[in-house]
Amino acid sequence: MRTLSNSFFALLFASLLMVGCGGESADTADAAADVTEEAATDAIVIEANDMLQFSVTEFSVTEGEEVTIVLQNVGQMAKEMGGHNLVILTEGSDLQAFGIAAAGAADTEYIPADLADQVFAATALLGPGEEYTLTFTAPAAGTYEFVCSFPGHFGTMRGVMTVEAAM
Ligand SMILES: [Cu+2]
Repeated sequence: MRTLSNSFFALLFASLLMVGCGGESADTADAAADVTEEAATDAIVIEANDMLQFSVTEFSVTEGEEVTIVLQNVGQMAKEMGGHNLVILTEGSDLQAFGIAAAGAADTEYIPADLADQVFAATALLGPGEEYTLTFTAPAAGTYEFVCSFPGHFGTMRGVMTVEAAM
């Protein structure tokens, strides 16, 4: 009887210890998750898919701020058939005209050389599963359109970056 109860308590103690350790490592995992979350909120993650959609079509940044955009191609379509990029145009650029001109610029990943002055920043053209991190300093306050310049994509793959004036 005595032996039985001793081992019972030993077991109980052991499980309490395990619970204790489990709790501690869960806390550590939480802390790690917080750090990852914080780092992730600094970057603007935009997915591009086979339905010709960007997961984010508007975002705001502050003039002079360091901006990180991570473009992820979550589609399956081969790059030559339906790759994606993200091109931020300078303020006042004609998105429609840019999209049309871009279709003829396969050699330069659909960034037309003669309209380079209308490109504020651009990612590379991405195939399925690829991602690209674009970093830049937010330009003067204003409204900047962005687009995927792969032929035929600019109709739906477009959005607006709003740059707010610094306080
Ligand atoms: Cu696209």
